Amino acid sequence: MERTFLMIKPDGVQRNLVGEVIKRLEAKGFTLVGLKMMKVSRELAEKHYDVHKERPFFQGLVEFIISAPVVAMVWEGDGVVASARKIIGATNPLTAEPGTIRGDYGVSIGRNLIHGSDAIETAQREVALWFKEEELVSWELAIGPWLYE
Ligand code: D4T
Repeated sequence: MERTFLMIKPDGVQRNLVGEVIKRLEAKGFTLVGLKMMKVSRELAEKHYDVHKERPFFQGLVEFIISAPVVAMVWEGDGVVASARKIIGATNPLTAEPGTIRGDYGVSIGRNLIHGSDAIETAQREVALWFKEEELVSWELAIGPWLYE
């Protein structure tokens, strides 16, 4: 089953949006298989955002991610990588559609509340970077037949 990595950033945690984010993904029908609150090390933040290391916003982004706790999660379900990106909305909250997390709760690109893997390969890399295998729980939703044909 497909998995994705989502991280509620320090602003999402500080704004008490952890429950709101989890509620939206649960209600959609995805399955939570990994969850931890943590203070991120500089090393992990730099590895996670390695693709952006030449960009002007890189240092600020790393400083922000390590500034306060985040909630790291792995979610599972058919098509979860692309679908979670849609639930999250566009990178800039001002252009993100209403109904998306960023569209409903954000106003600034540097405070866009949540990260979501952008492709299946990225998701595999990020899940392995943030979680040990034994931290992930494989389980079956009892309502599975009511979600999937
Ligand atoms: P993430 O990776 O956090 O899910 O965001 P996106 O996938 O939607 O967007 P991204 O990788 O292009 O940007 C990563 C992260 O950097 C912040 N950012 C981005 C910023 O502070 N200033 C900027 O100009 C850009 C482009 C926001 C998200």
